[in-house]
Amino acid sequence: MPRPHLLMPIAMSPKVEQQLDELFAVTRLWQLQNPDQELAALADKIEAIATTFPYRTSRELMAQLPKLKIVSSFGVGYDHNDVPWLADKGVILTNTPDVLSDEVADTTIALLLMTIRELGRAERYLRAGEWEASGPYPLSAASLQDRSIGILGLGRIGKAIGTRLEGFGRPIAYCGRTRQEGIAYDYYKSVEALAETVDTLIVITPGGAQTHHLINAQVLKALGPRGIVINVARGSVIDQDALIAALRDGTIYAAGLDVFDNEPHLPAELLALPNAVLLPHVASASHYTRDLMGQLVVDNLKAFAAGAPPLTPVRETPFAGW
Ligand code: NAP
Ligand code: 8YV
Repeated sequence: MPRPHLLMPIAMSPKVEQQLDELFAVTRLWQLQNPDQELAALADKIEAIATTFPYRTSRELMAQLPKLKIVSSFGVGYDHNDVPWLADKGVILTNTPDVLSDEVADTTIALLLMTIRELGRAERYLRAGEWEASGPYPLSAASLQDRSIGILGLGRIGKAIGTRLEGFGRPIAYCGRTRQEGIAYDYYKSVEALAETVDTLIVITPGGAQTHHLINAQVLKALGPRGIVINVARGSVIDQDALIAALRDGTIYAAGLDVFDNEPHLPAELLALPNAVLLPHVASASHYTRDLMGQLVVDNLKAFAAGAPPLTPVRETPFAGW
């Protein structure tokens, strides 16, 4: 039986590529010598795309594929995909939820503690020989022990972060568009109201138009001079220029960031700030977790190839048959 055709616009992990090669006739876009002509010759055969953050498959390219039925995307966040176009055309988009929640929550707690207790700077101090030469690293001005924490986006990962934070015994509140049943944390409908109440804000919403610059200059002002912002969501959720200004002039105290505008390019102003802890988008980046995510990319496509329902279609493209 002929294998269905799949387009891979960008390289995936070897484990994913190997499995997809067994199931599909795979066209690797980056390997085509004459992409326009070669793609045109295959266009009416391709039924599936496998892709990964932050690659955005263009509307123009997908519009050439009349039989496209599924886009299987690596990552729980799927804002890099053209969701309105896919929903309009009835193409199923799948993501990789749940399997990464614990890893991302673990990294968030690490980033929180690194930021509050200056652990990255303390390690650089030791490696530079300063401990031996100048004595102990200065006491950190901040501590988690007298802080209250707000979670913006109490979804799968937000809840896993909350569970871990409960162990620290600090007050926790959250903000989302809707109050959730059975949650003991205080609820705030507006992020500004949450920022007025807490001094530590963890951002873990989806990216995209709906959350664009939810954290702006006004919210940072509300958070105040003790304020610490941790962003593991998407760079787009925070107004990055406003954040740099707030870190520079003391409007807030510090920030821990795993995600940025225009990754991997960071402005020199941000790189120069001593009160910003900067990680290169590594919240889910262990072999253990990335393998689970990759397997979910494969399993969604495997389901399609077998005529079965996809495992994890996103809310905007519900499954109603292939
Ligand atoms: P999820 O389960 O869908 O949770 C998202 C939460 O955000 C929900 O509680 C939702 O609550 C809230 N939310 C959505 N829109 C909002 C808005 N406009 N204002 C306030 N709250 C809003 O998603 P998840 O699995 O936890 O993942 C969350 C995001 O984390 C991903 O989309 C991705 O962008 C990011 N992420 C980053 C990394 C990394 O490597 N740094 C790794 C994994 C995930 P309501 O619906 O009630 O508003
Ligand atoms: C990945 C992420 O780093 O799942 C997400 O939304 O941002 C991360 O887990 C990303 O998909 C890049 O591979």
